[in-house]
Amino acid sequence: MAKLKLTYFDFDGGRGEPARLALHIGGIPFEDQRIAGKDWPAFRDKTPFLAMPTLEIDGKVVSQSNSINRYVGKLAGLYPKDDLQALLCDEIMDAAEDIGTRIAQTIDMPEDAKKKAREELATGRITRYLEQFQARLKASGGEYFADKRLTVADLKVFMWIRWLRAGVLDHIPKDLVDRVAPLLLKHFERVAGHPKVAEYYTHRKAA
Ligand SMILES: N[C@@H](CCC(=O)N[C@@H](CS)C(=O)NCC(=O)O)C(=O)O
Repeated sequence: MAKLKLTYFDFDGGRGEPARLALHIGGIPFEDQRIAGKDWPAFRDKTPFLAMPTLEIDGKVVSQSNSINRYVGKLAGLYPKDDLQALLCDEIMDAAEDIGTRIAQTIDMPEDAKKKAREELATGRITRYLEQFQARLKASGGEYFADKRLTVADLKVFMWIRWLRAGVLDHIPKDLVDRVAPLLLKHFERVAGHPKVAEYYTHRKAA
């Protein structure tokens, strides 16, 4: 099996976390390289496109979170083999990436601009994405986004929902998901309760 090194920031979330989770769920050995924020400026230039996550496969470094998610999803048995189900999985991951990027763009804004941008996002695009994710989930049977089983799309949305509900995003009500998309809340709890996901976070807390 190829030697894998996944590199991302040293927190349990964000763009690198679905791949960490997928590798753990699949029991795929990998080096989990975590970069502290203070070390990032010096490390940035070592990444191909000046960003993380990256995945090193037998010495070859690739980037782009969803490309990595697809690759590790295939290794871990968490990516559909059927082309249509794979498309549904990809659509969700790319949509989650789009909305996550819009929220991330507000992080370094001055307070007034941040408040305005986040309030607009909360009532506008975030609500819209929650409704659409919920509709997609329903159309796929209500439990998982594709293939009627856990895939990397579920892990990507799980991380986004966790971020929205954590209360760390000022001006975005932390009960927005619960109010707008109860099925997504159930989905969040389903993924959190997956034995391997629960085991992973128990282990991380103890680390
Ligand atoms: N399209 C890229 C975006 C990667 C990205 O922007 N990563 C952020 C962390 S989540 C980053 O490296 N930020 C540090 C910086 O831009 O200096 C992907 O999906 O992986």
